Formats: sequence, C-alpha cells, structure tokens
Amino acid sequence: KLEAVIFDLDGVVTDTAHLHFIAWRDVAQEIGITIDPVFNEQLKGISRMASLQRILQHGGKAAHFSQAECEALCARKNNRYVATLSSLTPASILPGITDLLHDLRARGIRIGLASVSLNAPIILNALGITPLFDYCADASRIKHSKPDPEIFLLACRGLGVTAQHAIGIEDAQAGIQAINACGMAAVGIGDDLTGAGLLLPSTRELNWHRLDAYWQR
Ligand code: B16
Ligand code: MG
Repeated sequence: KLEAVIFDLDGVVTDTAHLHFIAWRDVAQEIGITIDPVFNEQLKGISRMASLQRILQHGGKAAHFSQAECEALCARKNNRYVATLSSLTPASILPGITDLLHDLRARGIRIGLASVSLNAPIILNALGITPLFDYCADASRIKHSKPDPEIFLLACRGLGVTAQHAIGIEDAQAGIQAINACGMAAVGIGDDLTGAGLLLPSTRELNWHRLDAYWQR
C-alpha cells in the first residue's frame, strides 16, 4: 500500500536550479572560472560545498583554496542565492504540483520533502505550501548528500513510513540513485534520467492517476 510520497524540491516543486546557477556563475567568475548551464546539471542535488568542489575541479583550481577560503566562497554564493529567493511566489510552483499535493492529502497519503538545501524552509514559505507537507527532512542533519539515500531515509523516518511503502520524485540523476538506494519507488522528471521506474518529461504530466497506476503496476 502506498503510504507516502516524498518530493525533491529544486526541479520538482519549483525551479531554483536557475537561481543556484546565477549565484554560482557570478562567484566562479570572480575566481576566474567559467561555468555554463550544461555544467550546472552536475550541481543538481549535491550540497553547497560539494558544488564548490566540482566548480574548482572544473576550473583546474581544486588545490588553490584553503578550507576557510572555500567556506567564504560558499557563504558568498549563499548570500547571493538567498537574495534572489524573494522573487519566488506561489506562481513559481511548477505545473501540476499544487493539484497533486491536494490530491495526495485528500487520499490520506503522507507528504514529505527530501531536499539537501539548507534553504528549503525559506523556499516552501515563499511558495506558500509549508502546511501541505507533513514532514521536511532537515538537511543540516545529514552527513552525505544525494546520491546517498540519507535524506530520503530521514524523510521516511520523519513521516513514520518504511521506504517500501513510499514513492520518491526527483529531477536529478543523483536523486534517482538516492531513491533507488533506499528501496523506494522512483519517479523521474526529465528526459535523460536512468533508473526511474516511471519517467515523465515534466511535472505537467505528473498527477495522482499516473502515480497510482505506477504503484499498482
Ligand atoms: P543550498 P534539492 C539542492 O536541492 C540543489 O539541487 C543543489 O543544486 C544545491 O547545491 C543543494 O540543494 C544545496 O542547496 O545551498 O541552498 O543548501 O535538489 O536537493 O532540492
Ligand atoms: Mg532536484
């Protein structure tokens, strides 16, 4: 029996990937590294510090910055990023998501959030959907970001469900791996993801009937 649906945030509930990209692009530029939207795909679902490490590697500067300098770069990126979050409103929720959240609630299916973003609570508030979630896993409590299953397992625990009775929805390859690693059923949003049991091109195609049909498969 399906007991819970656990959502990724960035790319599933709203599109913050673009805002992350703008902030990282500017910080990277200041240290002489250029990143483009194709490279940005690699930063989806991974933590802030892991994102910086990939950017430094990409620019061939992995060994150029001390731990303290890396922390300062992360803080600079986050300040820029958080400043752009005020542009989010309920209109920034991706198509189909609000209806799905209401349909799940009407059926008594528990709703969780598994975002590795430390800014997730600010984002849900800006979108006006905090009360629709039964549990949001706190990213500050995990040691490993996706593809490690930790954040999804934390969400299952918080919701009081076992992974075998839950669906996870993700737009990032690292996220699909995390869902599969904990034994949940994986729904992917996008067109170049591998390992999703159900793959939909966008959240527009995501609705209760599709999820239910997938679960009954
Ligand atoms: P923050 P998700 C992830 O969110 C983003 O996809 C990723 O690009 C970002 O680095 C990470 O959150 C950390 O975010 O810097 O706000 O703590 O996809 O897990 O919802
Ligand atoms: Mg995502």
